Amino acid sequence: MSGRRVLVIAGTDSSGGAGLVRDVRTLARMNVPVACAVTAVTAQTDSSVSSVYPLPPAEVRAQMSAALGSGDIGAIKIGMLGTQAIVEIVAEVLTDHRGPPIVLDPVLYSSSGSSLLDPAGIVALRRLIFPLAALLTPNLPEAAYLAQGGHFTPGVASARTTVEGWAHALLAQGPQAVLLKGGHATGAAVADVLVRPGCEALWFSDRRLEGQARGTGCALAAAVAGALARGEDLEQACRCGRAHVRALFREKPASVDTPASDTS
Ligand code: PXL
Repeated sequence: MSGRRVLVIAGTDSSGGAGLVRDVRTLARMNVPVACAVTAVTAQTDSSVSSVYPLPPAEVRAQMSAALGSGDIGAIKIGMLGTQAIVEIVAEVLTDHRGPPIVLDPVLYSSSGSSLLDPAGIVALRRLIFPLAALLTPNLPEAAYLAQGGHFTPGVASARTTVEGWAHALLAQGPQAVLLKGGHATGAAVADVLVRPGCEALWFSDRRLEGQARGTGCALAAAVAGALARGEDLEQACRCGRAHVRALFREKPASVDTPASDTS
């Protein structure tokens, strides 16, 4: 592997489905080298979170400074931040090291519904990190909450005008672009929308794939950051992110059968 690295700032998920493990697996698939700053350690299964241990902010700062001091970071992906104190330290370090594009996945809850960012952290995320982001990648429930303080109702929100309205409301909060992911809606297609100032909204739509996958938001944002680190433009990078989510749905667990030729 060579080239510029992606700095992943995220929490760990002990089940391996989401968080930092998913980010690193996605970037490894792309052959993009990684640096990381762990924000929190979580203990979880696919259906529940049993413990969240945020790291001391000074440890997060030390990891970020070590990576950013290397001068070879081509993009930054931010996932779970956990607490207001971590949001503040991350914002401070990023403000001191402007340059690499930042892809911000605004992680509020785990797929099983546990809080992964405290309420004061949500306020700080909006105020301090949204304005630093090249791209914000909320899903529909996150967008409904962050755009209008409301809850997402499946079906109702799938109207394109509503979704575009939320995306523009989020754009007005400071990021340079918003990719609003439509996977939580119902229907035969999954449609995401990219909004940027002064451009027509750009819709990406694909047939909905069967089944369940965890860590799709992590994979998408990590792949977008990987593509940006390789020098792709934002639209290409979003297409790359979507392709990695689809690959996750198609992924089958590795077979544990002993190969026929293995007689040992
Ligand atoms: O998918 C969001 C996410 C991000 N980071 C961590 C998580 C999850 C979801 O469970 O556990 C650590």
